[in-house]
Amino acid sequence: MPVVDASWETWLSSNVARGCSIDSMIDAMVQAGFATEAARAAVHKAFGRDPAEAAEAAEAVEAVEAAAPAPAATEAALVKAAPQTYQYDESPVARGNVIRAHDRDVHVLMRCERPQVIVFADVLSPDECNEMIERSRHRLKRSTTVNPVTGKEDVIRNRTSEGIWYQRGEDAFIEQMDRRISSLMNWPVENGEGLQILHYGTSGEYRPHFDYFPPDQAGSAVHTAQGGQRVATLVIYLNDVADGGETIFPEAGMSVAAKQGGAVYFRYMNGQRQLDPLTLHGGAPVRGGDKWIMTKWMRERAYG
Ligand code: PD2
Ligand code: ZN
Repeated sequence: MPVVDASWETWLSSNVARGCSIDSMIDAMVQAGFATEAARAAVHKAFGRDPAEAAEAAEAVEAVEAAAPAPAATEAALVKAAPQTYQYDESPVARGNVIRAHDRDVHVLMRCERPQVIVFADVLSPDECNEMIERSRHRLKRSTTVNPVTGKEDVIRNRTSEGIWYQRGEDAFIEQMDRRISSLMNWPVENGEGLQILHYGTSGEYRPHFDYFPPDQAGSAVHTAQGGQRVATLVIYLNDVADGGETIFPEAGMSVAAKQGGAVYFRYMNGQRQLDPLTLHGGAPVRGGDKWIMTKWMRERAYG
């Protein structure tokens, strides 16, 4: 049976810092061969609870659980529970080459399992893309990024674009887009942030970043207070970009070209609330022409 040595202490404290749930951590330790009461006590201690309280909690659990022997510590279980190892559980997006998304058939061009990325064609028709651009063109404001310390929105150099937000369901057309995207992502429409339109001129870019709010940064709490963590993104390309402007995934060595009506989906939070660092991504510099995108971010819970 394993013991809570220095590497487990590190695992415990880093998972607390990353915002993992108590139950998911206990499950991971039990899978790695710890007895349930030992796992409970260690996790409660890591969350800063009084050890006596933790011991009481462990006793209470013992009383209700059948006295089943703890599973043997297999190598596979240890690997599974290893610190920072993101578990790729099943994506919510439907299987198949064509997905019926609310009112439209959407074609799958490419799927990647690690990180979970899917490239689609025809999420929007050319007319719908042009309508979104024309609605937005005169209402753009310089884009911001989240300050990791304060959680406030800052205009900074690594995001050279202008944007506008639409409230969820703000009119019939936006509601149709929200519903189609929710159906494609297979995630509740209520969990979605409002659609964001972004415009990059020539040389505009968005340097590599995570769309999730890093749990170890103080400013993230401001954003996760409502709706919880972001779980997945859909970036839809509203025009063909003459040169450059790909969505890049530098850790995965992958890039997606901007093609009108197409989209890239990526998922970074699994069912255990782990976050996938391989989803680091950015918008490469636009080398010719301009670039318009529409973005949907989905949260763990209802948003707004
Ligand atoms: O413009 C893009 O391709 C892009 C890439 C990555 C946009 C975003 N992220 C974003 O708005 O988060
Ligand atoms: Zn992004």
